[in-house]
Amino acid sequence: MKKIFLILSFFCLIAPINSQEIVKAPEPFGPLPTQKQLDWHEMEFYAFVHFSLNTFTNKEWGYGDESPQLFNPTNLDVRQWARVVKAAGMKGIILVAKHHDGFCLWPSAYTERSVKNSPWQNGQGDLVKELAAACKEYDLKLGLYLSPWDRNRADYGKPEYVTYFRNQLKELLTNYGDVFEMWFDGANGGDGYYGGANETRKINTLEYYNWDETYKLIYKTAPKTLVWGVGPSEARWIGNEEGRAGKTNWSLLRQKDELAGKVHYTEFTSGHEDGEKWVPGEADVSIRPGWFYHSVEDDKVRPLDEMVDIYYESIGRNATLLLNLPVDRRGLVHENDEARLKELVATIKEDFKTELLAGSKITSDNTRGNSNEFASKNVADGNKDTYWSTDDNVKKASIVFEFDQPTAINRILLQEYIKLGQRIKAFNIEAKVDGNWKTVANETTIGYKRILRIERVTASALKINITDSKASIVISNIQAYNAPTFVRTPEIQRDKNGNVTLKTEAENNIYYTVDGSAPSAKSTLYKGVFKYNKAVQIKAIAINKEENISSAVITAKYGVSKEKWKIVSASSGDMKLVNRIIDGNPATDWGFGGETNKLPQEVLIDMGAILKINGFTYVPQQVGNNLNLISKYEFYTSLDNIKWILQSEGEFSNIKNNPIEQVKTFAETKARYLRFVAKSAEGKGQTVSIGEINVVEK
Ligand code: FUL
Repeated sequence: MKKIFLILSFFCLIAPINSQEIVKAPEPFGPLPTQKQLDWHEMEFYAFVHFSLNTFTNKEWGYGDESPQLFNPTNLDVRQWARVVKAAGMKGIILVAKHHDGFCLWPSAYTERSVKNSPWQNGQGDLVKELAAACKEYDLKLGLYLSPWDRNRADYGKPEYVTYFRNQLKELLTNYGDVFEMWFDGANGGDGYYGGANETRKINTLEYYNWDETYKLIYKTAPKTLVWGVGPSEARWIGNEEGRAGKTNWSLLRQKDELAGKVHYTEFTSGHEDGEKWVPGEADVSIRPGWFYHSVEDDKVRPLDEMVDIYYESIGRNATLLLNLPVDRRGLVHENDEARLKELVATIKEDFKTELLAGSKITSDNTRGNSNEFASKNVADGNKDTYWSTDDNVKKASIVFEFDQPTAINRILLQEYIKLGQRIKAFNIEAKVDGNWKTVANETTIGYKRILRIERVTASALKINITDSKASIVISNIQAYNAPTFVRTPEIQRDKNGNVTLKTEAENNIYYTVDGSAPSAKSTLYKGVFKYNKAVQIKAIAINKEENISSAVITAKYGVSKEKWKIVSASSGDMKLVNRIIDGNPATDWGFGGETNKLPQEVLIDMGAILKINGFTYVPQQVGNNLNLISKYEFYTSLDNIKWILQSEGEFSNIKNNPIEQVKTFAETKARYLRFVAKSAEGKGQTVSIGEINVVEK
């Protein structure tokens, strides 16, 4: 008895000392985020504002010769922006202080091309200053975009311009308080006004700006500022302007390779598993097709479905979401954009209403040193600084959550403790349904945050199996939710002859209207393809039959159908396939030009009747890797195919990064024949393609 007592007291004495000695926290692994980057990850969601001369000239890229006099908002209210942004739960606003046309929203001491020469506030205004004050008032962080490319400056391409650029950087980083992010766009060099030279200037982005020096200047002036984009940046573009990160998304990048021009931008979508630096992804996207406001897009605000997908494919895939609100000519966030944002926020709030794992029984098959400090329960304690961790070299482990009763789940959220690096390479999730384990997800990376949308399962337990990791597992947070059933809006398609097809999932019914009224369960039930070849606005909803839940309304606006349209001629290309550009289906495309038929090339269309039109659209090729995009165009109309009037000419700005339908409007005119000239291609090739040509009818 005495002996046993002695042994027991020996263990009592030694055990605590032992665990303190042995159970050390895991060593950091690989490249690590700085505190600045950690704070930035936690911002998750912030706004972009594109508002400048382009807002008043209806352009996406100004050429550089537009007069500052055109900048004249009637009702500018930056506090309205801040209110909308704050209400959406976003944490900051990045303002485009200078876009590619060189116009500055602050009265820069280094140029006359700024608000000081505009009628706004009689030239006394400073938009950056006003926004900085509004951000402070609404507890938002301020970020700024300063375009390296300047299509106005005569000295662009010379060393003098780089000095000018740095002087402006200093102004922005010293006069307006803290700037959380500095945004340097990648579009650099090309044609422009350049002080009247009207020419093309190519620069080598990697060398011209001497980014190393520019970054030194930034860090000296504003150490708290995180730098995004070109140069040795601290955060990267996600590789598209659709706001979507890769399912696999490393916060690491081989930046040395990138700075040597060896990384293609499509690699940004997933980062590099073997990257030597922490350069996390930021997903940028506009709430409308364009970055700047165009009234013609008032009814093209991205549908709720798309916004919800964007949320899950950016923030839910280890990226931050930078959502653009194109402020309108009044100087306000447009009502339609605000309404959509509210719908998005309401949907996300509902999705994450009740957390389900915190009350479950949590166990794991490995716990670092069997220590309480690293126990599995830490993933559900609501504390971001505690975590579940495994022993060194244990790169495979499972964590199980057992419920008191079967629980419905369709969202799972996971977070690594990234202070110690991004480690996990692969994991899967099983749900115990009716006593059997069933795999519900098979995934790769986690990072700062990963959210999975899975089919709803009613499970008595949930098991997360980490199947591959670079080092021991370190997870700070795991949550599960049961989001309400989300019914997606139906798809509407109308072909050349006016045949309308509506599509939805099998479990839904579709109801629609053709008179502009809001559809409901009392509207016409869609039973199959119907013909409508007149101008029409089709509105439709899908309703889940079982739960009686409705989707948002989708609206499609059409002019008279293309039934009578014919291609009269094309200067090159396969004439057998040319009808693809007027078949009502943007996914089918047709190409022309090429080495033997160098640009310009043209196509001539007969609409079969005289129509009143005030614009046209060019839908670029949508499918494939090499999109053969047209960069410069001319568009003519005619009543008789003899006398032609040039209605519009210019560039499809930003088409490379954002290959969306390009809308060009002009004064209303009567026309029967259309002539579309492709003058030049984006990139080096001579082949260009067209998905669809449409006209805009009032
Ligand atoms: C692009 C720019 O060229 C666009 O105009 C826009 O500013 C977008 C956010 O970045 O590359």
